[in-house]
Amino acid sequence: MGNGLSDHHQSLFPCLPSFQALHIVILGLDCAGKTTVLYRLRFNEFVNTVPTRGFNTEKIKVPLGGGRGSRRSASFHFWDVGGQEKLRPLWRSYTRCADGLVFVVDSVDSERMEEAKTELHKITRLAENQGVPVLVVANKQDLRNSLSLAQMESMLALAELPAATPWHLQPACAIIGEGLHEGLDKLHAMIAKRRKTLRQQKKKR
Ligand code: G3D
Ligand code: MG
Repeated sequence: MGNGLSDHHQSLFPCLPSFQALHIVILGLDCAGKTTVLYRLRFNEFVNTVPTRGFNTEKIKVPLGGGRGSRRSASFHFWDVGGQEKLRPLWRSYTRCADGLVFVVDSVDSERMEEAKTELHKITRLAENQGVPVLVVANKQDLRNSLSLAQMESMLALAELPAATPWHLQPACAIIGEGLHEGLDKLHAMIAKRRKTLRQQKKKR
């Protein structure tokens, strides 16, 4: 699901080589599973987490188009930022130069879905994040009472995200890693599409 489109990097460093790692910020409420996502990608296994007080960061080469065994890959520089309420004002300093955002949502936590929606809309409305692609990860889909994708799309009001914000909603289970590579593949495609559009716009000027 998605509406499918930094280049802050591109505008600051027009000669940025294509192998440069993409700057990706992982956001979401506390306990959504952000750190589990990061370490699942990094170590290819489940790592027990503790609440993140500052941030965790990892550079990871991710296979594209078909997951493991695929010949195409991209380097992602992930920033996993603490999601507790008192830490959320810091998100902005991490997203300033982001090529893409990963917004992790706990699919079981229907009580805090409104809060997740508010934070997602707040961060995507910031002037500096206009047009930055967002991968919304509907995490913990392994749990029996997880909400469906359609329910999450509606509760998070994804259709009301800024028109310029490309997004994709990806079901996932970070514990076993299901859906993560597929989601990052979509995020990579949205970033590539946006870069191409920005390049074409620049040429026309
Ligand atoms: P955060 O970094 O967003 O705050 P964490 O969240 O990665 O620390 O994860 C919070 C809790 O959710 C952890 O459990 C973690 O194991 C669990 N979790 C993460 N992803 C999944 C998932 O896909 N399915 C299920 N069932 N649980 C998940 P604890 O027990 O350590 O609090
Ligand atoms: Mg964490």
